[in-house]
Amino acid sequence: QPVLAIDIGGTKTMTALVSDAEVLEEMTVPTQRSDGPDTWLANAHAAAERWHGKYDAIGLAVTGFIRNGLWSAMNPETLGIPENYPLVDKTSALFGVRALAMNDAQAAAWGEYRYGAGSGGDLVFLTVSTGVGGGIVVNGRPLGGLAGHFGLMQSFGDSSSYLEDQVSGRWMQAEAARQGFGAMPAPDIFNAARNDETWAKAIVARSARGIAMLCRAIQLILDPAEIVIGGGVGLAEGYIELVRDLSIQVPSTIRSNIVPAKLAAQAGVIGIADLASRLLL
Ligand code: ADP
Ligand code: BMX
Repeated sequence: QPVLAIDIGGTKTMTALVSDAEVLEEMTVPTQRSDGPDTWLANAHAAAERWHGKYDAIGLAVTGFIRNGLWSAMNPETLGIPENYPLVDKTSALFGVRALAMNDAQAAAWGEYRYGAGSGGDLVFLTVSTGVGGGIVVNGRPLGGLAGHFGLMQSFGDSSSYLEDQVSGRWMQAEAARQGFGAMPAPDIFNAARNDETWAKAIVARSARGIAMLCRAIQLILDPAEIVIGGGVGLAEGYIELVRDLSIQVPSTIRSNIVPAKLAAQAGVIGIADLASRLLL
């Protein structure tokens, strides 16, 4: 039985019909950042119109913090979600079926563990995207709550900001602007770096260094079998190689096994669809 999966990120929203870990059909639109959750849900509802009657459960994988079906921003710069928005109740009422919600990276960690780059051992997933998110699967269980919100750690060497504020796609764009290169989204910065522009290479390298340091800390805390990296920035050409190169400087005993997300941008919808079908159907 297919499940409707909705992945709301700081940049894009994917609505997908998922069956047996396979995306049958999907639609991705920009997240209208200034609109708010009622409109984001209404847009997903419109996108899912043609699948009406084909699903009996909904899984939501969303940027931000979920507790008891209530949704809040941790870093409102990633997405300005109001405090304790009743996401599960609003979704059930709008779509007329039961719903389950989880953080986007936590859901993606489960997707990768079950159907992606996981080897069966403990797994940590990192998304380098609008913000930096993370999810943890230990002993075959996906952790919820605050677990894995690595982007919200205090940044190394700068007590006043979050780790994601020196790593994420949002940071890369802001840093390029701060240095006087204009409003350049992350893909353009990567292109400039590939064209050997020093300033762009430095921005990409700083981001990758932050992730390499985070991988070292994660390895020492959880010793996962692999750290799976996804997200628009994380999966950009050359990024994971750079993180690996920087990790070479880590003593070999504590080096992480860093691999790209096999499900790519679909990790979140596949993970949350699997959880929703297990828990709701
Ligand atoms: P979301 O944060 O909504 O989950 P993404 O995972 O696509 O969405 O992450 C968005 C960030 O990734 C933005 O900063 C965007 O500029 C950047 N990005 C998306 N695609 C690429 C790409 N091909 N190369 C580099 N950066 C990218
Ligand atoms: C973080 C935080 C995390 C999220 C991560 C990646 C918010 C709104 N989000 O700032 O919960 O997992 O960003 O989110 O506080 P993404 O939209 O970049 O995928």
